[in-house]
Amino acid sequence: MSISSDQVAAYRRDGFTVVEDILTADELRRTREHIEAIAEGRIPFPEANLEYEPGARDRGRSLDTLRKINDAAPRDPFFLEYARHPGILQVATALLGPDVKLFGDQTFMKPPGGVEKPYHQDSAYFKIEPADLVTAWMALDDVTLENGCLWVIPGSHRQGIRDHSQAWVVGDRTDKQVPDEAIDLTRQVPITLSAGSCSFHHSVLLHRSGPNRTPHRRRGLAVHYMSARARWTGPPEDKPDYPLLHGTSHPGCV
Ligand SMILES: O=C(O)CCC(=O)C(=O)O
Repeated sequence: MSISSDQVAAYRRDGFTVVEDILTADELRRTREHIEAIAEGRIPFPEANLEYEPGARDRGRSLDTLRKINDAAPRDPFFLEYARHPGILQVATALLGPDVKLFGDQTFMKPPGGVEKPYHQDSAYFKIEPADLVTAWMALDDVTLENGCLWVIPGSHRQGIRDHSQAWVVGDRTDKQVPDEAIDLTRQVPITLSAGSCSFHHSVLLHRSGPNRTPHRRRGLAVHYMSARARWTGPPEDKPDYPLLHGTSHPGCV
């Protein structure tokens, strides 16, 4: 899997680029099956790392109730192996340089009726500097305008971290978002993808995902790759031990 100089230039200018058909049909099938087995409780998975659609937790864990699977790679070797996928890692190293660690992963389940996620920047949540991270967002189903594709504000990754002071209430949890009035919706563009294709976005890029208004699932597996030269800025005692995926570690860095 190679990425062209035009794609790298688009990433630097716009904050995102798309690489089509990274996963083979077999890889796609195995990834979906594994996630389905977690959602259906056939593979043990800690409840603390699962999020449910608003009001759905009482209906139990299933493909129709789960909203997210958080940070699966440290808990399930399947996801760590997925993060090492040569085609994805090759793009990540083209964008970040050769020394790359795994920051985290999130599987967005977006079942029929799944809620939107409002505008935010991934780096508003990530305690590392510089904000040299790229999110590889892999479509596990065809992703359309109707079923909740990502929308982005091109170039916003060059304007720093925004205020995230508006509360976003999702079920029994309150999260944060960039205030609605701070977003110029005339600039937003959608990223639609066929299953097995992947968008790569900079962690400072403003983005959101829409609600799923279809009777079909819209699953996406996002892996956050970071430069191994980045430093942890949270409390020292909380410093995670991020696995090196490519190249070499750097002393004093995360
Ligand atoms: O719904 C999605 O697929 C993406 C949501 C998102 O960008 C996020 O939670 O960081």
